[in-house]
Amino acid sequence: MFNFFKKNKENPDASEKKSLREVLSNTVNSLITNVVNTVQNEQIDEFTLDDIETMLIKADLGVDLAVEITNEIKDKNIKMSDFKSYLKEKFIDILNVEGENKLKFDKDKLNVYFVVGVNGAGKTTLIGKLAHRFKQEGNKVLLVAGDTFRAAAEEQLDIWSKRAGVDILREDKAQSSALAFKGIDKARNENYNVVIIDSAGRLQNKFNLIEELKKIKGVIDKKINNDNLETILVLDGTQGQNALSQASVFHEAVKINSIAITKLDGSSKGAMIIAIAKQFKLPTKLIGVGEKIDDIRDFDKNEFVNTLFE
Ligand SMILES: Nc1nc2c(ncn2[C@@H]2O[C@H](COP(=O)(O)OP(=O)(O)O)[C@@H](O)[C@H]2O)c(=O)[nH]1
Ligand SMILES: [Mg+2]
Repeated sequence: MFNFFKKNKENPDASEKKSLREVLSNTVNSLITNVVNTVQNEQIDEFTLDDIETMLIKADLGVDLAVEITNEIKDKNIKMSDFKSYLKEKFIDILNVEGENKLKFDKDKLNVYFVVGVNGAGKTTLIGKLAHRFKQEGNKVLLVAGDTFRAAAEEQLDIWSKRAGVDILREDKAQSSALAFKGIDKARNENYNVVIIDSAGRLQNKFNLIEELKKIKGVIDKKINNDNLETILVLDGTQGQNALSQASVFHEAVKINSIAITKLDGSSKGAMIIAIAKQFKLPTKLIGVGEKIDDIRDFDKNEFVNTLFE
């Protein structure tokens, strides 16, 4: 009867499922409640427009978009009573241009997921969660320990592979591009259908990092044939606009096609998902909502916006 309150017995790592509303509560405050509360009169005056702009920027929606919104309110003479529905429509419009939000997967193909992002963004954790999910769904999953610079990074991925009950390819002092090569070969030869490749993310040495990621991507592109490839950029959901400058660096280097936002639990900067869609036309496909193995969700734009305006 009280199962709802208990941890999942079969999987002690599982956490109780938080509602999206709970996960996004700080974002709702910063992006909706605070912004909407700045408007006190039916006619929105210049001072209020300034306040709206400030609040939107504070919520990490980005300066360009904040300015665009306040200009539109002025030009279209949006009134207080229409303000919320205007915002909602605006956010949906922006998220709609970014394309398919569903992570590519085809059970008849080899599915390769190349995961990039700066140190600490949450790559390895996301890979562990994804591996668990794919495994639960009956796939044969191989992890490739491509963050070869830090022994601790390989160790961490190893722990996740055991938690998820999937295989891992790791080699001491390997070159990450060579390891990616081997990983895809191994997957083909041994009938894996999911390969997830971890990578390094040291920003201190941006040039080397980018060159290295390009090399890995080059290897993957050559080997992938007609199979599925997702190049996933992992961004820390507590970083807001700071994460956006990372997006351009990585996108230029390896041509990202999906975004994962981690640590949304508790973050007040969920508006960055909208900012990314606007600036890069890149779809967010996954969100991280905690540190546990099942704290991963598919991103659904309608659910996201509806939750913001619930
Ligand atoms: N609260 C929370 N913490 C997370 C989430 N994803 C990752 N983390 C934490 O962020 C830290 C860095 O994660 P890690 O996967 O090592 O990042 P990496 O350096 O990009 O591989 C770890 O302490 C994780 O537990 C998330 O969705 N929510
Ligand atoms: Mg890592």
